[in-house]
Amino acid sequence: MSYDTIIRGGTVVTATNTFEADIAISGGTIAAIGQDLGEAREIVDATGKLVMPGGIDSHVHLSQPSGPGITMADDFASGTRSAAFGGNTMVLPFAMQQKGESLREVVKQYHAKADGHCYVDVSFHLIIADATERVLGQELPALVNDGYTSFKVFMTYEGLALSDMEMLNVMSVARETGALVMVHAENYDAIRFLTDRLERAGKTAPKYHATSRPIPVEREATHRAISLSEIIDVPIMIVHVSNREAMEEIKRAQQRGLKIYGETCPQYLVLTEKDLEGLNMEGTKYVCSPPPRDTASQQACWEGLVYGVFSLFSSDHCPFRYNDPHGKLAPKGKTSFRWVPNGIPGVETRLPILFSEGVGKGRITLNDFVALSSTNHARTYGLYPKKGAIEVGSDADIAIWDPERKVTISQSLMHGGCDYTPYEGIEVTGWPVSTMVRGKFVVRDGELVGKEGAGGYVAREKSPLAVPVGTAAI
Ligand code: DUC
Ligand code: ZN
Ligand code: ZN
Repeated sequence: MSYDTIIRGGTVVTATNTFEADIAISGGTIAAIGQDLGEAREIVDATGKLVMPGGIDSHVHLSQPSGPGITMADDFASGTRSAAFGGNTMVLPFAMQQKGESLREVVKQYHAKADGHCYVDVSFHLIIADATERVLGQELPALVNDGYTSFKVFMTYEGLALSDMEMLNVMSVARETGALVMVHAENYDAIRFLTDRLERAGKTAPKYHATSRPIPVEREATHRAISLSEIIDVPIMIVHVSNREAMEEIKRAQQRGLKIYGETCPQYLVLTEKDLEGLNMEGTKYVCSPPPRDTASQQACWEGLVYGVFSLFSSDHCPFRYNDPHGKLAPKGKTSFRWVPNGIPGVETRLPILFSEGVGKGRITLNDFVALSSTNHARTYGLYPKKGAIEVGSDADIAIWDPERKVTISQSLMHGGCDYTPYEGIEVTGWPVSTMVRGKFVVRDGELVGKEGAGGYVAREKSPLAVPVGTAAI
């Protein structure tokens, strides 16, 4: 029997095991795992390398409308190219509804932006901004059936924030349809109140972005989201958690037996509020929400990862160019932090940071790394075991890592559309050298070999995590 490809001589790492084995691939899926697998059209030598499931970044933003005069730095081509160089084989961006829009139309628009342009596989979460009767009663149930099985709701932002009533209505549809709700937990009124006060006091520099969204803003909304989910008895994922107090709200809920899941991101492990103090407008490079906090919060986020409070480690890649009037240096942003485009790039640096700071520094195991970077994302969002696994029958979505390679993160090494990285100068050990999607290399030994359009759209099953506890009174 001859296979298409055999990856030979590497150390295979999964979410549960580490072992020496070769991997045979045929027709884009894994056909055999073991020793002496026989012939193949191509033999890939992985001696001295780690062979892992490709990263799945389940929280990225690409080509999203971001307000008048503002343009996101990545479209689906540049964002997924950057993802591939960062060791990812799949990303899950958002299809974002704006007020008045039909969700079905929004999904069509995002397909038009993505289809034929991706280097790695993609699937969409929905963002619900307008929880109308039509959306709740017709569009959402039909879209869940069609494989759009997760949606994000915001508790803050003009035009996006849902009231508690609207959150309950969306959660109720999620419960009925078996979808997973992702929650951006920050208190909208508190942010508006603080922002108004800061502006009246002339405190408009980028660093006041962090002052306008202190930890209680996030803790309160996290607590409220958990309470709303408990009332409906629907599992939720609290995304981009930044600090101990929010983490402990989630931990307490989990200890009470609620199905509350958590995600954190690199910015909460290696950046702090101090980064927003950069002179002139340099601080805008770190404006994201929730904002980076302090070293104690970093420690809390590590604890959340180590002890399983957070099952996902995502980038929240949301890139805006720095030196650009359509990005961080937009004219209005210079008048107040309120108008600085909110988000930072990170899809290419997520995994090296977790590998180096986590595995390299002994905080997590290699298997934890695979779980947090890939397998848990696949399980959470209805993709497992097609994705996120090195198993016979799974898609051959594979990242090959050099665990010894030392790299100083620098914008000059990045492959996306942004013009800066907030992680400039961070030294890491361990780097993804090759990325293969469904058996075909996209990046090989650091070179782009895949074609735009090689990545495809993947409809998802319902999340096995989105099953009610069985306690709701309604
Ligand atoms: N939330 C995100 O998830 N990403 C970017 C900005 C935001 O508020
Ligand atoms: Zn968010
Ligand atoms: Zn996000």
